[in-house]
Amino acid sequence: MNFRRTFIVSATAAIAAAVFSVALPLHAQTVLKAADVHPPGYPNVVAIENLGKKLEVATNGKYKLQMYPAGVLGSEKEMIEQAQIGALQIARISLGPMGPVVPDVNVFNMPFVFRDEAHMRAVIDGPIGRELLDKITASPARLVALGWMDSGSRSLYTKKEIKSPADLKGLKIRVMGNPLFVDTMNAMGGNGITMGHNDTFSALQTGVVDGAENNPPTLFTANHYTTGVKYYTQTTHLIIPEIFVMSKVTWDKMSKDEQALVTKFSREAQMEQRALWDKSVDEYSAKLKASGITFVTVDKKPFYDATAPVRAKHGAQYADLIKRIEAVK
Ligand code: BDP
Repeated sequence: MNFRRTFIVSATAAIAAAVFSVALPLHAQTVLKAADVHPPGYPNVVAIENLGKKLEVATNGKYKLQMYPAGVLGSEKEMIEQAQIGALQIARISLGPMGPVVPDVNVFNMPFVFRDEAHMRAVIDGPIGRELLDKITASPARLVALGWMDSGSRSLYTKKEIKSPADLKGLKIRVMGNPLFVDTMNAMGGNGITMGHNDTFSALQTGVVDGAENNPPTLFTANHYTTGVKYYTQTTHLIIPEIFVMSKVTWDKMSKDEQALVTKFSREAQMEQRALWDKSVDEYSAKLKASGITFVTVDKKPFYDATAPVRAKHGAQYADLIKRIEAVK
């Protein structure tokens, strides 16, 4: 081997070594796919990304989280299905579409089950919140419930002003995929139409539905406010927390120590999201108002009364639990 060839061979080896030492961590890396229907920067997306960063550091790069935001992996129903078979590792979803999969969670999906958002937080942070997460994990759904997130209150947005249930007559209102929400919207006076979050924008725009219901950050970030809706009527009929779940396939492959890290960082994500959430509600409410959306204060009692049959029908099986929820201060 002449000098020139020796030089080229060893230089190539050195470059290869340098490249591989950068590209390859000490051990094989496992990518955790996480999904959310919300866009980058939304509080839930940020909190899950930060959970992933902490896990990556704590496991010396063994795990790396890859976020798929803005519904690129499909609707929440599809995300749940992907997590169940292990095609998705972390799904951040509303508790709404979890109801048909784990019926026990529907107790939180009932209209006016919480007095206000502070009451909801006290419940999810306490023993009842823990019990419900454990019920999801123990169910046959093949999901491990990691934590809760805040989603504020859901209120109606429409082109026409709504002052009472009578004003909803004949209006098609998009609701999340769960028969409980169809019953709720019908009881409130409208016609509940289910569809995924990502289909709602065009449904509003083309007039397939006359309105929808959600919190201010979603009304803004999903651009629903640009479809001609004018009034945001503060019914606050649903105060539904969100959850994030891990595929049981993934969870079972982790060591006990790794599971403990995920549990710890999940609790931190729950608290981090909450702080980000409060800021985003203020920020997006202001942006909506500046964009010409009128926030309407409405007497909630007629809506509460109208939905009593829904609580009677769907809540009978949770009567004891509902008493415990009511007792939480
Ligand atoms: C938002 C929730 C999101 C739901 C969406 C919906 O954050 O998880 O998918 O509502 O209405 O508030 O579908």
